[in-house]
Amino acid sequence: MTDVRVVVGAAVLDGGRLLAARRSAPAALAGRWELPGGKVEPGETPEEALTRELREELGIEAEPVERIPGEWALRPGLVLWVWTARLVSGEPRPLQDHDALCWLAPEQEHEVDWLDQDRPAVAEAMRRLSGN
Ligand code: 9L3
Ligand code: MG
Repeated sequence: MTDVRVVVGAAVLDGGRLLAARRSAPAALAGRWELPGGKVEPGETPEEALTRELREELGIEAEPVERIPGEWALRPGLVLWVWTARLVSGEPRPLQDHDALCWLAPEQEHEVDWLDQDRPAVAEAMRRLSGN
C-alpha cells in the first residue's frame, strides 16, 4: 500500500547559478527559501509535474535534466524528490506562492535561509555547478 505523495522540487540551473525562491505561504514557511515546485497530481509523471509547476509558479519553460538521488520527508505521507532543470525560455517571476527570487552562485549557497528539507539537494546541486 503506497499512499505517499511526492512533491517535486527543481534545481533550475542557468549561467552557473541556482534559482532560489522565497515562499510567501503558508505562514509557517513564509520567508524561507526553497527549490520551486509542488505536488505531483494524479496521472502526472514527476517530470511533467515539475515542468507544470515551473510554468505556473515562475512563468518559465524548463526541462528536467537529472534526478538528484535521495528523498526527503516533508511531513507524514509527503516526500520531496528533486531534479536539476535547465531554463529553456522566459525570465522567472514570482507568480504564485513566492515573493522573491534570486540566482545564487555556489559560494552564495548559505546567503538565504533554505527550508531544512531542501538543504541536502541544494548542496548537491551546488556541488554539480562547481564541478565537484
Ligand atoms: N516543499 C518543500 N520544499 C520544496 C517544495 C517545492 C515544497 N522545495 C513543501 C512545502 C509544502 C509542501 O511541500 O509544505 C507542498 O509544496 P507546495 O505545493 O505548497 O509548493
Ligand atoms: Mg509550490
